[in-house]
Amino acid sequence: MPKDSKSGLKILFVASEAAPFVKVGGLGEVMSALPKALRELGHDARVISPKYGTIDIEKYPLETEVNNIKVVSGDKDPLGILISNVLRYIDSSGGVNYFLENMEYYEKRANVYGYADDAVRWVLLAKGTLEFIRQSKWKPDVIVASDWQSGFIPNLIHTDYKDDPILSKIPIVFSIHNLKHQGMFDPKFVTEMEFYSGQAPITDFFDPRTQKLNGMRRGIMYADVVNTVSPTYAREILTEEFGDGLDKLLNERKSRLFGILNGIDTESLNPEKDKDLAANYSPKSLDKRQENKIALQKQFGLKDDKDVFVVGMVGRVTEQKGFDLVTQILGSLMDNINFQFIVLGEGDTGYRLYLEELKNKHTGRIGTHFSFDHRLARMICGGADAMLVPSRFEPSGLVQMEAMRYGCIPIVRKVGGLADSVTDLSPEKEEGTGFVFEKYDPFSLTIATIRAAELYRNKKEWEKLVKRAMTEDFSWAKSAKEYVKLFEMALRFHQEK
Ligand code: NHF
Repeated sequence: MPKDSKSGLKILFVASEAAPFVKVGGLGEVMSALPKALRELGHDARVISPKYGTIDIEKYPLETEVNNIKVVSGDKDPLGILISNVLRYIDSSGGVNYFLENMEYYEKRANVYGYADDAVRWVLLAKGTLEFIRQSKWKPDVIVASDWQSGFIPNLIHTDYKDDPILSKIPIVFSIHNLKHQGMFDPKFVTEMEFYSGQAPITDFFDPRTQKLNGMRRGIMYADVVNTVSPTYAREILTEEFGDGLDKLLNERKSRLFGILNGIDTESLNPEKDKDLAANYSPKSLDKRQENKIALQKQFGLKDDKDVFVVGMVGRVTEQKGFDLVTQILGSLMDNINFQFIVLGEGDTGYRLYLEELKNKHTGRIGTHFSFDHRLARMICGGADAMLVPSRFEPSGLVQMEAMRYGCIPIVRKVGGLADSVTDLSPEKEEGTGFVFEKYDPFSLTIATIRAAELYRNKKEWEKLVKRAMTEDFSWAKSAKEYVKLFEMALRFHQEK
């Protein structure tokens, strides 16, 4: 049973990805940094995710935790049983990660996402995890399920397992990292799928309707507490504009909905120690950053120029990240301002082709790398002057915080976590950590970029801005304490039921 926080809570995170084992996006990153920060506060935070075939078992040797977990595929077919095992990895600081093993659904697949039976794979993760908890000696005081892939956990606990003496006692926090992804369909057409409103029982693994289950809706409906990754996004998703068809449900659950801004791992992201930088530096030795700019220009085939304004963009090359705006203005900015532009990240072919074309037109001024790479991301943060994040929506966003930590000034849209982490520059008041614009339109983005390029010409003012950005505290410690309060609240709500 739950303990008070002095003796530490036992917390189990369930997610489809967890760094450093498998990371596709920000969720994977959070699944490493947040449990670590909670452990540093004295809690026993563990993570369970699938044992994908791509996990490097040479680097992370796995041991068996529980063998032969039987997962029933559905009610109608009592013989449809899938066998899974749970493996464990304990890191050097004692942090425990669990992995649900299944040959057919995880081991044999090269990628984390993108299969026609993804929903089945996540229902298996939910059922396998719950069966594991029943058999394991270690029982969590609270479970944190993240995004649609683990939304089936709160659902099952409150339906199929509602009379289970162990599972029915465990409160569930459901964390929304991105509301847009709700299942294997476009949320725009969700009204066409009334049947899958979330009330119907979870269908058998082999029933085609399973592929239409809305894991996000179910997670929000059944969790004791729902949270998302920034206070502003928590408010935005209550509106039709950002609610992706779930705003009504979220409004019904408003008293249980909270927003906690993500943090970053300030230990591994440290310009004073980062081995992948050409030169290490601190706010006191900003001159050294120039060496990183030169190294970055070499890496991306740009013209050597320590004085030119360099702007980076790191993240998925998609509409969410604002690439439709960027591609509308980049050509004219290139013609009118002397700057260099670098893009890093995988994504949509249309944008990629456009950027490649422009790159050929402006030789030595545009650099691209269309797949994600940690080292290059940090090289951009450590060598570029500004980081563009003009997202259409942004639950939290991590790159703007990482950029600030490295003295790379964010140019962001005032939305979601970007609004909560970057303040607009006011040179008169000597305040602000970046350039913030409100409207999602090419004109507003152009103005913000020009403001940044203009200020860059004033070295003294620019340096003051860089120092302010670098000394902002985005470590997880603060957010982790807020998570503990959230867990305590979930425990109370669950007991009151
Ligand atoms: O930072 C991790 C990430 C967020 O804004 C990001 C997103 C997905 O879209 O919480 O999840």
